[in-house]
Amino acid sequence: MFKTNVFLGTGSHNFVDIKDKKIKKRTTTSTCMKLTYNISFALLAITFFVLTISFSQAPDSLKEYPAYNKKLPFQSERNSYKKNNPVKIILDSDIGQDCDDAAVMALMHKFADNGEAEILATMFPMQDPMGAPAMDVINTYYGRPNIPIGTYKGNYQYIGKLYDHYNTKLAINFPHDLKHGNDAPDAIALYRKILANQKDKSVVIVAVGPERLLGDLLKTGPDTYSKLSGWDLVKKKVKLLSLMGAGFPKDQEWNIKIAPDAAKLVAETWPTPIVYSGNEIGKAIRTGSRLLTETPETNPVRASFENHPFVDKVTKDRQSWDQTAMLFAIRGPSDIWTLENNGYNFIDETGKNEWRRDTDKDHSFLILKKSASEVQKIIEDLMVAPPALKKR
Ligand SMILES: [Ca+2]
Ligand SMILES: [Ca+2]
Repeated sequence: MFKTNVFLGTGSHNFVDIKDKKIKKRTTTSTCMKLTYNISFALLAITFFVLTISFSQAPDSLKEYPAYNKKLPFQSERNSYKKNNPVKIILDSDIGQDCDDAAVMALMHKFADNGEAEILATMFPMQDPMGAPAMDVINTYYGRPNIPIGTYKGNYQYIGKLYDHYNTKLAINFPHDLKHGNDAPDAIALYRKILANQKDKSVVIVAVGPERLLGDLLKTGPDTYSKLSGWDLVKKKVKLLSLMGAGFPKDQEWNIKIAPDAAKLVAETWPTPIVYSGNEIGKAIRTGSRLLTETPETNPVRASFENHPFVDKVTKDRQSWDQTAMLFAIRGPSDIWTLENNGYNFIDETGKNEWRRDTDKDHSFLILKKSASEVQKIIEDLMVAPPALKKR
């Protein structure tokens, strides 16, 4: 157990905004019956029909909570998703475990090609020395060979078996110049260096693996890059944390359970809005087969899918967990997602999570508004688009 105000110790301990939210009851059937012969009945009926349609994607246990009526937290920032205002991104990915981590890098680079994103760095939260080289391979393929790459240098023992399904293969077979994790800087120091140099409230972190680096970053003290503690630096510089992790209304998802203390710490103390893309979101969206038919053998993202044992043998597709967090981070809710933001994501010591409503924190989770096949097409179009920049 930890006590938040011991190691954060920076004055702002009441970062959880407890608001008194009243849950409005939906219009009941009996109310409707009273208005049967009234013109307003017709209006109510139409409204009810539209609401029913728009709630149709929500998990059953959430339908009684009409939090969807609340203003979405990003509505006022819609303009920031325009092309002339690229989102400054740091990607934190456990590449090598699953192939959606390679795919999320494809999305990130295409967003940068489109002018929708500016890539500040990519971070690898595991000890595998070939993770950073694999990231360098994909950055190089997309014509950005010099993106800073940080790697985890600590000795935390993840709970569960870890894999290098394709990192070494990418490093052996594709051009890049970062040959070993030992040659990459410490990811937590790199986070601090990069955040210190950015404008206030400008950085969006997309984290699609365990939250080891994020949890440890919060606990850092002042250094040569900044006088601020990690918590204060994040509060000052970060706009949004878009996470793939957990599941809703409850789950015990891999990214959370292999480093539960870090995920718990982030959920309880991270000082910016957090948007979770839960297990159930990416699970429903299957992508990857078009990499084989529409991209060349020189594409390392294709190679990561070809080398991953969990890609479906027949359809050649895989679940799209990680890509959804990137898609949201860059394009916001748009017409793809609804956000549930009434409550908070509770995480226990074993990595089980549950959406709770007794307190309201700055947490949200994604609910699919479009059909899974429509979002599949959006994601896969980005995954197969060729690099816009020439390799350097
Ligand atoms: Ca490089
Ligand atoms: Ca991942």
